[in-house]
Amino acid sequence: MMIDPTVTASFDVDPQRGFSPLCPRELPVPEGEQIVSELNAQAAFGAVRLVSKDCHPAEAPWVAATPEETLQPVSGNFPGLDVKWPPHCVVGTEGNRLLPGLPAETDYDLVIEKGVDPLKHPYGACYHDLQETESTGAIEWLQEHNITTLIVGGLATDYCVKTSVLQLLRAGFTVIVNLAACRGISPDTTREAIAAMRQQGAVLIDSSRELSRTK
Ligand code: VGL
Repeated sequence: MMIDPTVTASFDVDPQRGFSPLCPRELPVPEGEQIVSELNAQAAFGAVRLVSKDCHPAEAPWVAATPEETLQPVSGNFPGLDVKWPPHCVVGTEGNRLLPGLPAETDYDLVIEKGVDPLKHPYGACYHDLQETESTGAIEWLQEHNITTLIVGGLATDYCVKTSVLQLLRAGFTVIVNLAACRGISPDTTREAIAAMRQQGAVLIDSSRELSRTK
């Protein structure tokens, strides 16, 4: 696939230690730490590089008290929350840090922090809320930079990558999902996520080797 780097951004979605076996007590996505070389490779095809991060508080109504509570619905009147998850990517902890081998955060062109509010647990990187009314600024920033095409990788394929990709497609971007730069939490939901992204118009590639630059 031909890429014009002047209108392309690469987007690293939640490539954090808390979603990898480096932090086994958080939300370890199998092989999550193995996406780094492909994220770095895809970045060569973009003029700018973005990263999103889950920046969670230690305590929130969505935090599962036991592993068995994971994926149980949050009880009570919390429109910003859906299901429970183990604590992960807590600000100031190892799990919040980017995977080893990625650039320093200061070397990205944009860092998007989400999930800060204990009453909100968004998945997509483009909105702070599940209802998608509160922009994180990612879409507007990309538009200001005249970006038309995104190359996306990150964690996890079946949650934050999927939701971010669907948001970017709805905003009108061409979205390339680099599967070698993604890993999912479970095989079934990952298969469904890939099908949904393709159905909504994403271009799925197996690795950055399928890309070449127009200039
Ligand atoms: C994610 C589940 C819960 C993700 C975040 O980054 O994909 N998944 N929180």
